Amino acid sequence: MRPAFDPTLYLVTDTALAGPRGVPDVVRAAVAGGVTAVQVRDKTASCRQLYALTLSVKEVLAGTGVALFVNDDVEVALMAGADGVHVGQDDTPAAEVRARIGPDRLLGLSAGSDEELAVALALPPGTVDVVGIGPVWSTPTKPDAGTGLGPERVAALAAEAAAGGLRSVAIGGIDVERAPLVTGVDGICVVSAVCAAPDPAAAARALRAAR
Ligand code: TZP
Ligand code: MG
Repeated sequence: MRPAFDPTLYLVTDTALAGPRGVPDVVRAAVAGGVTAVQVRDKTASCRQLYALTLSVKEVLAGTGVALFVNDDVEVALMAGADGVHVGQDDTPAAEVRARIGPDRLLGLSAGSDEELAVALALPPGTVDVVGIGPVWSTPTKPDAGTGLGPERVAALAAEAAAGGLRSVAIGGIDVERAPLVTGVDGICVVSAVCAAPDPAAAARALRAAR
């Protein structure tokens, strides 16, 4: 069976921003503060490092009911026994990822435009579980994500996704001040607002309270 997944507050990890505290400890605190889903993302890690990091985060999440995704790397996700994978539209095509992960894991797909959302909506039902819409605002965390769509555009894309049976999370530049401006989605996704926070538990609590 496909794991349960609550997209309300979705944390994407950043090893550099977590700093000496380490990603697993930041995740532990973030979950205590109310994070409901976690994606391990580290573009600089080798497969082996990403695998080790995923296993450490999986240990932290054991028994919490918080779903664990791995960014991009299907093999690492499978080897580590993660709940799911998240891919962008320049990565392995979603249909291929679904074939590789089988029916019992979650699949997230990025959608930053009408065209990209159309790709997600054209896939057979059950291929994709959640679309990541963004960036809502441009963000130093991912400079190449480009200009922000703005919250109105994001809400429109989220409505289209929902009409097609897809859940959505918004990503990019979301912090505690901006969180209330993001509407129409099933959840918000943050990197720096939690990973760079001096107190990740308090940051997660504040984000939950802001919505
Ligand atoms: N994809 C689109 S924007 C982004 C990703 C991974 C980074 C979001 O980071 P932050 O720090 O929450 O703005
Ligand atoms: Mg990717």
